Amino acid sequence: AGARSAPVAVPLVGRDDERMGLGVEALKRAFLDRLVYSQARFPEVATRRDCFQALALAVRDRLLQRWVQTARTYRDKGSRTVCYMSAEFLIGPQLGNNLINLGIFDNARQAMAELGLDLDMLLDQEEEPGLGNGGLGRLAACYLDSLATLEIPAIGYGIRYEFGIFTQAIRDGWQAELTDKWLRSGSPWLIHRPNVAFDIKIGGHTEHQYEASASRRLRVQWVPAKVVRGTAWDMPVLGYGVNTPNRLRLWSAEAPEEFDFAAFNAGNYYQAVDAEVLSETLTKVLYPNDEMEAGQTLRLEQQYFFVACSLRDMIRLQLQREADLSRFHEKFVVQLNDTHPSIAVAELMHLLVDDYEMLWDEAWSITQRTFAYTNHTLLPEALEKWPLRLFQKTLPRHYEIICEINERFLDEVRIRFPGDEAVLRRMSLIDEDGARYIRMAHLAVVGSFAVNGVAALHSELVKSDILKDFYELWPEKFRNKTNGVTPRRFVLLANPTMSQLIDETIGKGWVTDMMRLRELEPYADDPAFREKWRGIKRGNKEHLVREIKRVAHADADPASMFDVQVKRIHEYKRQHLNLLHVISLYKRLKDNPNLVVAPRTVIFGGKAAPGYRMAKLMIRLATAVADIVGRDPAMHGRLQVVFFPNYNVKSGQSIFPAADLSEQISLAGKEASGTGNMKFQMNGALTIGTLDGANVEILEQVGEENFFLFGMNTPEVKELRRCGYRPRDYYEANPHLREVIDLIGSGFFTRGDRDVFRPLVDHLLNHDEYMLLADFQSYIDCQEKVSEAYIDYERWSRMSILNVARSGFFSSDRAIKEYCTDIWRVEPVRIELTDLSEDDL
Ligand code: GLS
Repeated sequence: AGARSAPVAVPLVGRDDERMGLGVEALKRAFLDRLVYSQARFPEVATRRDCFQALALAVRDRLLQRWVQTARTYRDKGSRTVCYMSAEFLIGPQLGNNLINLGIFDNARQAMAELGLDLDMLLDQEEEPGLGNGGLGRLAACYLDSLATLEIPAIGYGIRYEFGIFTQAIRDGWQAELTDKWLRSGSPWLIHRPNVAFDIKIGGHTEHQYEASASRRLRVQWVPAKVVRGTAWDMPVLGYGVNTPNRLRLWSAEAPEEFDFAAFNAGNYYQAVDAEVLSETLTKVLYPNDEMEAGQTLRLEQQYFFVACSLRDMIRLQLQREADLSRFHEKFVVQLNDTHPSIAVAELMHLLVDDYEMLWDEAWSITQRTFAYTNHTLLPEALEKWPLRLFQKTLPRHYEIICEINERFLDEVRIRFPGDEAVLRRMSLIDEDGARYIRMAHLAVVGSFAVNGVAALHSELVKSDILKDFYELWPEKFRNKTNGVTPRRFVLLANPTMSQLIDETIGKGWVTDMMRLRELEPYADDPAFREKWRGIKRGNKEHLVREIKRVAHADADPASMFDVQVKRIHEYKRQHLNLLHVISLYKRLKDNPNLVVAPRTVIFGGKAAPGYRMAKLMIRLATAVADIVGRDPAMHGRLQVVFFPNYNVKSGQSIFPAADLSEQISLAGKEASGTGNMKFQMNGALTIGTLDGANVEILEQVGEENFFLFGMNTPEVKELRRCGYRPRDYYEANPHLREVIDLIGSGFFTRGDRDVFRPLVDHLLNHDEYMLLADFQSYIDCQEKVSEAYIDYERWSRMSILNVARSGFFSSDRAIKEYCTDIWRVEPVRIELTDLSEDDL
């Protein structure tokens, strides 16, 4: 990566950088100290990795100094704390972001340069912590950034996977998965707390006994099959321009004792060592499925393990300050990021009732006032449910507790809907139809005081479709919290040149007050400003072109329109609809070489779940089309297709700023929100999209004239489905569509092999669950409008500027403020930093 100019905004104006250890001289000294005292290297022999490590540790020192003061302040004030529980935190590389949030990006660059080192090269050394699959995990990371920036006391609780999301390679056009060894050389950001440890039971059975005392209370003993010890690993998450680093606490599993000495002494060495191997497996690897339930025991164990550790940690903190747990819900509010941590509802009951001997009703009242649940999906197959037998075997005590919760809950339902057996069956926490399952979403709703969707449309569909009965029972629980993304990482860090122009134009305040971007609107009509705007986009595209060359070994023309779809590969997201357009354009260009269209580079990126065959086939189609189009000299300067391998947080930071067109083309009613759509908009890409997820709100913000809308809306989709959708009718009625599909089926893209894409073509013609064929013509027509608009580059620039000016609503700061007032009822706590003198450093 070539040197790009540094992000500008320095938050702590007027501060004495050197005195605070943040100046160029202080950073040089700290770097050299860390090189010697932590890496045991002298500069002449230090590797790039040593240098990265030394700089990261020097930065970490500055974080920890603030962290200690933050922890002390929270303790002294007894602050109400948000616990964000999530099986995924897709935090991405930390160094650049920490430099931004400390306001020392420029100083660090200069300090390194004075030592003969290039900051970009150092930033490049960092292994990306891929502790998540996609949008859901990245949302959790954006929310931690905003929580800290807004100075809200918060803890993120999750899992320290040893292997994060796999690294994607493309071999012969197919996705290949490589293990992600992000901890290979350790992470400078993780601090192990071996003394914060809990023993977590798994499996076994329960024993019920009445107490001998007069009360004759029923006592339940859980006798586990195994015990796994969880220890805490903490990562500081610093807010932007403030002194608040919050804590991301990730749990790692290990065997409670290195050996089971009893087994060892009995001569069974292998069994003894096995226990260790088995328990470490628990947090070994992230399940690489987004929006698809795997249903394996190990996954349930992971979920239970991290939730059990987290709740014990919170109880420990509460008991440090108060004698009992009766006010637990006043000290903590827990946000459940989807159903993955929803076993927490049963676990808190287990802890309060079994371990702390609280009466059921009091425990239930505390539980229901502690949890709030965010639903993130509209796909039925992504709603978690556990086979009852598997669940009972893994968590015998929780099974009993869930049955008890369910009985009491169904009593309530009976009173509300007398005589309605169907509603009881639909709402039960246990699905009794056929094979029996525990419905985790129902557990989450019943155990929470608030339930929210992640975009306006999605929240309406939650109420009208997926949780309809619950909405009728408890309308007051339901709300909307439209997602947001952090402008620190996705604008300031990713797009320094645009950020600088915005700073120069409207001042620096926008980074924490994104609605101020509206002040850019008048400049959309200023030709000089538009020209600068285009120059910046061009620079970002040239940067991406170099990346494409490096990772995809392809050439891309920065003068062409960069038409980008990056996200997980899934049928409902319809990357194959995009490909149908590419093939359509290819065909039209072949048939009519004089066709006037904007030259395009269509860029795809995204991982497919390893077991998801159709998604993998979609990748294969993208690489096959890229190959054929790339070899065709007639396409030169007119059309190009690139599959960008291993799309992740880091490459996203190069991709969003370079995009002209953002593809958000899911079938209406399927994408809960989307967050990539927001990242593109903030970086000046225009959206082509359906009325789905947060696209609806993007359209509302930017106005119809600045958005390319196509396709059916949700009611139309429902209606078509109700009438019996027959994709083949569309194929037969539309000759151009037929041509496109037939070309795929003909083996044209696969050297004559007609078998490769047969499953895909058959599926489209006979099922087409996501209705590509129904939306095809509308999409093609809309793409034509995109092309016309792009050719009129003054108009395009104007639209691009207005998109950025109207993106403020999608800052995660706005989203978090809404959560704080409407759900969490928490207040900011200011952290004062007592100056460190030079001697302290
Ligand atoms: C997801 C949804 O699919 C996205 O639409 C949404 O933006 C994201 C965050 O709310 O959550 N749900 C999911 O299981 N994976 C996602 O990315």
